[in-house]
Amino acid sequence: MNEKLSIIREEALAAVKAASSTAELNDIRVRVLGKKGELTAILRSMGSLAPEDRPKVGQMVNEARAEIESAVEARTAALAAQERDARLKAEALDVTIPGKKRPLGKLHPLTQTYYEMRDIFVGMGFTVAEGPEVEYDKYNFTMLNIPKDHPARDMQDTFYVNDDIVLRTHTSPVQVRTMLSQKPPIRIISPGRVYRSDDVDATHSPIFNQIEGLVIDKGVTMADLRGVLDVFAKELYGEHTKTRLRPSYFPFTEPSAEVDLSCMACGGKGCRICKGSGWIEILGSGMVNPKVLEMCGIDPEVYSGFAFGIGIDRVCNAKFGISDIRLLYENDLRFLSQF
Ligand code: 2U9
Repeated sequence: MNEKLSIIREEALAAVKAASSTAELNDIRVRVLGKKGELTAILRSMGSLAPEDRPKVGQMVNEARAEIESAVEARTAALAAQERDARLKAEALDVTIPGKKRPLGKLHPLTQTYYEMRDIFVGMGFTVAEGPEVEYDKYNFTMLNIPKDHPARDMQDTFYVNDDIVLRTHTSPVQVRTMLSQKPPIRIISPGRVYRSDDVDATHSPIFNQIEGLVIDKGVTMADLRGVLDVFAKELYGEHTKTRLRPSYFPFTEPSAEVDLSCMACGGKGCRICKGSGWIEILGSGMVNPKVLEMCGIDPEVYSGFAFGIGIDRVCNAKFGISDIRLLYENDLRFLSQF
C-alpha cells in the first residue's frame, strides 16, 4: 500500500510538473484526486487493512493529497499567468501605427468656380433662380426678341427637341419665367448648363455653363450695371482689377456691351492666361431691351433693368490655368483630382 501510494504521488507530481496547459492540469486533478480518482480508490480500499494500520495510511493519503493539490494549484497559477501573457501578446494593438488614409472626394473645378461667383452675387443681394434645361422655343428665343429668322435659331446652333421645344441655349429663359411670375423689383442670377450645337475644340463644347443676372426696378441705369460688375470683378480677381466695356450687340439688350476684366494672372501686362492681351473676356451685358420687358409684362415706361451673362467655364479655366474646355466635361479623375 505504501509503495503504491508513493508511486501515485511521484507520478502525479511529475505529471503536474510536465503539464503545459490549465486544461491538462484539470485532467490530472480529476484522475488523481477526483471522486473516482486514484487516491480516493486507496482510501476506499482501506477496509482491507489491519485496523492499526489505517490511521497511518489515512494520514499518508491526506498528506499526498495536500501535496498534489498544492502542486496543481501552483502550476495552475503559473500556467494561467503564462497563458494570459501569451494572449495579451497575441492581441496587442500598436496604437502608434498611422491610420489608413481614405481618399476624399472634391468639388468639380466648375462647381468650385460657380460657388465662388454665386457667393459674390448673393453678397450683393441677388437670389438664385433655376429653370428647366429642356425649354420652350418661346421662352428661349421669341420673348428675348430673337425673331424666327435670327441666326442664333439656326439648326447648326440649337438642339431642337421638336418645333416648339429646344435644349436651352442660354439661361435667359429662367429670367423670362421670373418676369412673368414676379413683379419688380427683381434681382436674380440664373446659373446652369446650356447647350449649343458647336463643333468641339479646345474652346467650344456643346455643353457649357453660365451665370446670367437680371436686375429690374424703377430708375435702374447703366451706371448700376457698371457698379455691380465692378464689385464682382474686384471680389473675383482682387481689389486692383479693372473693367472695360466695349460696345456690342445682343437682341435682348439695348445698348449692349462686352465686359473685359484686367487679367488676374499678369495684372494687365499680357501673359499665357490672357493670351497676351492683358484682358480676360468673360462677360456680356446691357440694358434689358424695352421690347423684352413689354413681352414679359413689365411696363418699360415705369421700369428699366440691366442683364449680364458670364461663362463659368472661361472663369474656371482662367482661375486654374486650364487650356482646354473639353477637360471640364470628360471627368477624368487624373485631371479632376488636381483641383
Ligand atoms: C433677359 C434679358 C436679357 C443676358 C445677357 C449676355 C449679355 C451675354 C454670354 C456671355 C458668355 C453668354 O456664356 S456666354 O457665352 N452672354 O453676353 N447675356 S446680356 O441678357 C438677358 C437675359 C434675360 C430677360
